Amino acid sequence: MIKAKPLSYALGAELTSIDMREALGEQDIQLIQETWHDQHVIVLRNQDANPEDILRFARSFGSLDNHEATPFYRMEGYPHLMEITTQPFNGRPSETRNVGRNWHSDYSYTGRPAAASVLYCVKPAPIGGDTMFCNMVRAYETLTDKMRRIVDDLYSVYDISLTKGFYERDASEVAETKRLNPPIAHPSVRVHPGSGKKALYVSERVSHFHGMTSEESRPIIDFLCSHATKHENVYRHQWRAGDLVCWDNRTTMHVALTDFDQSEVRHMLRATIIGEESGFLVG
Ligand SMILES: O=C(O)CCC(=O)C(=O)O
Ligand SMILES: [Fe+2]
Repeated sequence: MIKAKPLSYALGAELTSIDMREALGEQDIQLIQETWHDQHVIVLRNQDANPEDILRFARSFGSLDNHEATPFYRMEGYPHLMEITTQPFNGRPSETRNVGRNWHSDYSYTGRPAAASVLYCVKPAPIGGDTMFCNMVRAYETLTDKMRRIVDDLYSVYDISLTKGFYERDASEVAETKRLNPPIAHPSVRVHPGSGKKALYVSERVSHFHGMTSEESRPIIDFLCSHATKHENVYRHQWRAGDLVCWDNRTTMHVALTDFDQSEVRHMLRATIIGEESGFLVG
């Protein structure tokens, strides 16, 4: 019997009695989904999963992205898995050593932002290298009525080049990634298709609001990001080998912290569940 234990005040639940090496039953999938809708981040500990197990688990919750928007970071032989590592891979220095270094929601710079992400820890950093998550439903609900009415009408323009450390990557890959992902506007407030909850959809990768200048937008973006990431709205995950963390990208943001020795191994595998089509290109 699967049990859920809350992990912080604002979001996150640990689920026990799941073995990723086995296929999930219908009832289990439903229970996990309910916890997911309620808590936005779910954590499984002490797993002994291989790439096939991660893919099978993730596919129980939707279709997987083959990561065409960032095609250079796919695991050899597994296009539905992204390898996030400090170590060389596919015979080259890692281009994913600095993934996720500012608050964001995955694939928000695409026309099909990720519904959810499933991240498996093969090897954690020896010390540090935690990931933090914040609750964007709560961020929306704790705004004043007036501010909610303002953000209800906004469209966030997402720009992949605002990904922290983006220009430290290989120059030709940077150019190709920008070509594949031109700036795109999404509603700044989205309704979750499963739970019906409204969530704020802004991040540190938003350049401005559509129809507004960057000078006008910047103070509002900064306010919303700092409001959303207040301590009481955050769960901080300290990784152990065999952890699986699944987050809903429609109701959370996350950031991968840099407080570890990046010459040491930190190795993760990520599957990404495709979300609904959304947004319009702003040119
Ligand atoms: O490495 C991490 O902890 C998370 C990186 C990230 O942003 C992601 O996998 O989407
Ligand atoms: Fe991410």
